[in-house]
Amino acid sequence: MPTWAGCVIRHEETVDSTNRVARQWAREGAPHGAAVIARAQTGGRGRRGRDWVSPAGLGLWLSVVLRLAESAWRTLSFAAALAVSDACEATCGIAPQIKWPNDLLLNGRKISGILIEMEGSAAVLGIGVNLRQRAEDFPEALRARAGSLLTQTGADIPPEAFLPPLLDAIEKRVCQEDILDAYTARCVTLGSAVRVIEASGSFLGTAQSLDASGALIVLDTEGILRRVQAADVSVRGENGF
Ligand code: BT5
Repeated sequence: MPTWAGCVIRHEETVDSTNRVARQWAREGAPHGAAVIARAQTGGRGRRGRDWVSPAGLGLWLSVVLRLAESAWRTLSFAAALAVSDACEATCGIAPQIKWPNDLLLNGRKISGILIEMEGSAAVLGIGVNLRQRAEDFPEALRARAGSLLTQTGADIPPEAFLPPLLDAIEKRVCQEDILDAYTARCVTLGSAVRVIEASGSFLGTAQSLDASGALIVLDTEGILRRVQAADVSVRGENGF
């Protein structure tokens, strides 16, 4: 049983974004571990203004307020990705691969996304996990790249059954000392040919390793090692990613 993750949980029917609600709650003094869950989101957020499709009852749409030492922020997205992977393994026996920094893939399809936002001195960890969608439940544009635990493993896990193992795993992973090693073992990006898309342009290379700050070290096609921090990285050959 977790001691702080999910210490107080707000269950909502429909909100625009659980991250927005959790950030407001953080401003009003929500404790470390306070969580917001919605059955549906009408304006689920991805990174950089992208959308996250969050239909009612078909996935877990969760945000957790974290009040951590600043030193823990750096690896938080890795801890979160591992936590989701652990919870999938606990509920349906298969651990998804992680695409740097924190997309979760099963058979090359994205089944989960993570969005971390800062609110003053708190971090809000937003996690979306596709659980019960069938292929036809995804919008046409996502159908070839998105999946759920149901479509990829056949396991039909309701959100309320996925939540306890996820909260357990969040608590364990957020405090884990050797998190970069654990992450490296499950990260499909490392060793793969990648395409890196940065604000300034894109390039091809091979992902070599992570540095101590969690940045991706990529050997580009001209033989130059480049440090990639804020970018979209596609693993070539992985179903369009
Ligand atoms: C993410 O962004 O993957 C972060 C998603 C975080 C969602 C959670 S749900 C609870 C909390 N509250 C929020 O408002 N957000 C968080 P990004 O890497 O930018 O990926 C977004 C892209 O994934 C979109 O542009 C689509 O291409 C694709 N996408 C959207 N919805 C999807 C879904 N349900 N399953 C798979 N892919 C999806």
